[in-house]
Amino acid sequence: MAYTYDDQNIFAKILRGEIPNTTVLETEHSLAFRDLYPQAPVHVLVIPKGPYVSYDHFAAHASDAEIVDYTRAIGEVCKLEGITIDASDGFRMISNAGDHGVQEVPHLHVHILGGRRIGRMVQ
Ligand code: D5M
Repeated sequence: MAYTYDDQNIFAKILRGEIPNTTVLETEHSLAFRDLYPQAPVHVLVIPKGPYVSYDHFAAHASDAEIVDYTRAIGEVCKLEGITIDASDGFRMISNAGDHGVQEVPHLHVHILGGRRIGRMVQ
């Protein structure tokens, strides 16, 4: 599958302010907001503002500034939510990509899950 970005995806609409979100953090190149269907006490999605479908797309095409901003935004969300491993019991990061990754929304997002023991991945 080519890196074809669909600008009608729901996270593109969030970035354009067309639908609401519960923002946790906004930086120059990234936005973090609460997942609508939380799977844990902390469930935050972190997205780059640029039009990237998946992490591999982002890693290949984003600028260094975007990559640094996004990486630091993920760390900052963990800190804001009190789930860093120096302050608490840790978290899980997941980023689904494409059909085999069972990605529902085709705009790169990292799920940050914490606040309970998540359990092992079995499939
Ligand atoms: O996960 C996509 C995630 O996006 C899934 O956990 C639900 C969440 N979602 C869907 N719509 C919204 C809105 N409007 N706000 C917040 N969260 C939302 P995936 O990794 O693509 O399967």
